[in-house]
Amino acid sequence: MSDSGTVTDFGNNFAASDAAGLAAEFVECQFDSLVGPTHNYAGLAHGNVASERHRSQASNPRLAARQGLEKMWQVASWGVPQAILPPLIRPQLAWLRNLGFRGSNAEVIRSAAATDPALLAAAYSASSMWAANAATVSPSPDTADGRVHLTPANLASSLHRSLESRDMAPILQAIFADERLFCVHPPLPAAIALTDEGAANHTRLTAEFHQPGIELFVYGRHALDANSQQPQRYPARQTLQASQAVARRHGLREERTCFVQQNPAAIDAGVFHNDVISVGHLGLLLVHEEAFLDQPAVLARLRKLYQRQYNRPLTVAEIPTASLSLADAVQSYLFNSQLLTTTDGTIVLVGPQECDHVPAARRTLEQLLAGEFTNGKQPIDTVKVMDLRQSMNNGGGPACLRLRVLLNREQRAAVRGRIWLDESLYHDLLAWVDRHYPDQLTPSDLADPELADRSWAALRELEQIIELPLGRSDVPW
Ligand code: SUG
Repeated sequence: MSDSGTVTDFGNNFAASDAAGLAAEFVECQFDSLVGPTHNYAGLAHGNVASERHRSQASNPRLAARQGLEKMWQVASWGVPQAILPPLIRPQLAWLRNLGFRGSNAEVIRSAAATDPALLAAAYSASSMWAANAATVSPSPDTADGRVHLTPANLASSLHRSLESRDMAPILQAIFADERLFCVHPPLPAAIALTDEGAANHTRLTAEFHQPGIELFVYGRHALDANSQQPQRYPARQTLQASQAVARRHGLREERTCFVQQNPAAIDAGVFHNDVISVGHLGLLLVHEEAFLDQPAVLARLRKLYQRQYNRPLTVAEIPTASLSLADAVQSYLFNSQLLTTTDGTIVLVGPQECDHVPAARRTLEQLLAGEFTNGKQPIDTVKVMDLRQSMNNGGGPACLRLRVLLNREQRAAVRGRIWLDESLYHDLLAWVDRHYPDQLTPSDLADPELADRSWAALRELEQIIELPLGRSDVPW
């Protein structure tokens, strides 16, 4: 720290004199998962009220994938680097076989459907579409060895999501393969005390992207303290022990790392991830009044830390319950917005169109734009709402669909695969979706082995399109 209290040492990697160049080098890239061809509403996510509400309804995988691509294309059009992550191979038959189902592919599917449809639905789930749960990412300015660190989330709190990390880890390893620049850790052990939901419970605050950031980890429960506060109705998915382990692995500096407990009452109101109730971007924290336990103390601590690090105040837009109830926050998913800085410096809030349908959310956005929660200072420049209804019906808004990865020029160039969304990839992916994706799916359709064949054929073709050989050994083709 210098005398003025600002950080002048940029970690091991860079000299402070390079700061101006570095500022231009680092860009927050958005990695969105493509929605998979088996996207359906099986009501698998306990504590996620949208998923429970839409159980057994018909989904439209083609529309879901198109809505996701539309959002990515919009973001890319603002000059924000946008990449895609491929869907996981579903159904995951190896998992069903591991659970004792035997015979040909078709026999395994039919017998799982007859014995326990929920297991079949788990094997088919397209839930990897919510890339904010794919991993926790610490960018190179924050880490001890100056590499980008990624820990794929074990997602061990729910059965269907616990299948993801085994398949997501090799994808991340293939994309971030250059070990000089990246370090992809294995997922944390899948233990009850170490359940981890990735970046959905993690935010980075900083004055400028290239500066070492304050990494804020939000956990739902202290797994090793029976006296700690817990939600009563719904599960707390992220443990303090998981968050701490991720921070240790990533080599984060203690003085710039915060662990904060989610408000158990918010979890019980349907806030199953912290990104349903707060979002941070650079020096702005948009947060509901009831997001954290002991919120006044948490915000005071964050403000102090931020001021000390960057010698300027953190902008906190704290939305009071009187403006937006917890129920309206969950219904509108206002906080599940993406905050993005475009190439011309405009700060855009990309929200779900549900923000327009919930009157209190619409009003809140107008007040936010007018600076009413931030002493007249306008924290964002513009709002763009998008139709993501197919994902929203399963509890996933704009922010759930993306993983933020702060990368400099060299790191961006080292990303493997044809995964940066440019016009040609966008059109190739749209055509691929239209060729392969069903336009209607109900959970009972999952029992048809033809759907499995169709899904595998689509995903096999995708590997060619994105030029990312994944060396998947146990795929059923
Ligand atoms: O884990 N829904 C997901 C939604 C995840 C949203 N992500 C973030 N908030 N970052 C979940 O609850 C529903 C699947 C189903 O019911 O078929 C589901 O898994």
